[in-house]
Amino acid sequence: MTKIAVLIFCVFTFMQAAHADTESGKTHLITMKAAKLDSGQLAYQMVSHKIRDASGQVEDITGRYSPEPTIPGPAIVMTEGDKAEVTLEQGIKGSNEPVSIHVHGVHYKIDSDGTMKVFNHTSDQAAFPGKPYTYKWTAALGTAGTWPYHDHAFGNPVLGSEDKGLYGTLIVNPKGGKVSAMIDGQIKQVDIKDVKREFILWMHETTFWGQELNHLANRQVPLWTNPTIGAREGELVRFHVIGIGTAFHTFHLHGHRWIQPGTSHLVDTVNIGPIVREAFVIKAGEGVGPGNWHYHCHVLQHMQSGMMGGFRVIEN
Ligand SMILES: [Cu+2]
Repeated sequence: MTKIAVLIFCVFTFMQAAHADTESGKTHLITMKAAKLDSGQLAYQMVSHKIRDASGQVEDITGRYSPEPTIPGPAIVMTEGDKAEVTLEQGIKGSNEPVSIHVHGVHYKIDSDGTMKVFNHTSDQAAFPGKPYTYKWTAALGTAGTWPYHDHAFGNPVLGSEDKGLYGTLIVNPKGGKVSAMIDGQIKQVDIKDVKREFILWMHETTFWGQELNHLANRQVPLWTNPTIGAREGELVRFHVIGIGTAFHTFHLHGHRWIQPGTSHLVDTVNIGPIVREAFVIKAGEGVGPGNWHYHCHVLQHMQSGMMGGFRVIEN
C-alpha cells in the first residue's frame, strides 16, 4: 500500500471505531396502540417492548407497563447510543382517521417525523386501521433528557390530538449513567441506578396527569389526575415535569429544592410552558424530614382550580 492508502485506511478504521463507540448496539422494538378510553379521551398503550442487544439477544420488558391505555402514555426509557423502532397501531374504535407519534429530542429521518404529507411534503407518517406505521429513532450522544412524544395527525392533519390525551414521555438517560443533583447541600453526580422512584407529572390546563416509574417493583404505575405521590425519607427521587395544552405554569414542590439542570442555581419552582420540560433529582425529606408535603401549580387561578397533589415522605 502507498503511504496515502495506509493513511486513509487508518483514518477509516479510526472513524469506524469512534462511530461504534457512540452506539450501544441496543435496539428497542416497540409496538404501541392508540385507543379510546371510556371517558372519550384518547390514550397510547404499550403492546410490546423488546430490547435487542448487539449479540442479537432479546429481552422482553412489556410486563413493566400498564396493560391498559393511560394518560400520559407509556414512558419509554432509552440510553444515549440506543436506537428504537416504534410501530404504532390505530386502535381507536369508531374512527378511520390516521394517528401518529411525533417525538422530540432524539434523531430521526424525515419519514419518522410523525406528521402528514400536507405538513411534511413527503408522506403520511401515521397509522390507519389495519395499517400500522413504524418510526425509527436514534438516541444519539447529546440527546439525553426528558422529551415528549405526541400525536400530530388525528382529527386534524396539521395539529393532531395531543390535547385529547395522545401524549407520553421519552426519557433518554446519559451514556455515563449519571445526572447532577443537589444532595446534602452539595452538587453531586447521582447514579441513575440509585434512583428508585421517578414521578412524571404532565401539567395540562388545570390538572396534573401523573405516572410513577417504580424501579423497586420494576413497574410503571398510572396515577391519573392530581395524584398523591410518595417516597421514603432519604430516597433519591427523580421528577419529570412537562407542560401540554395552552397554559403556562409554575411548578412548585414544598419543602424541597433542586438545581436547574446544568447550573448551580438552586430553585423550588420551575416555569413550565406547553411542551417545556424539566427533570431533577431530590433526596426525599432532605433537611426537612417526613411529612405530607405538597406539590402544586403556583399560578393562583390554577391552584384555585385544584391543580395540586401530595408528596408524602414517610419516615424510614
Ligand atoms: Cu398552572
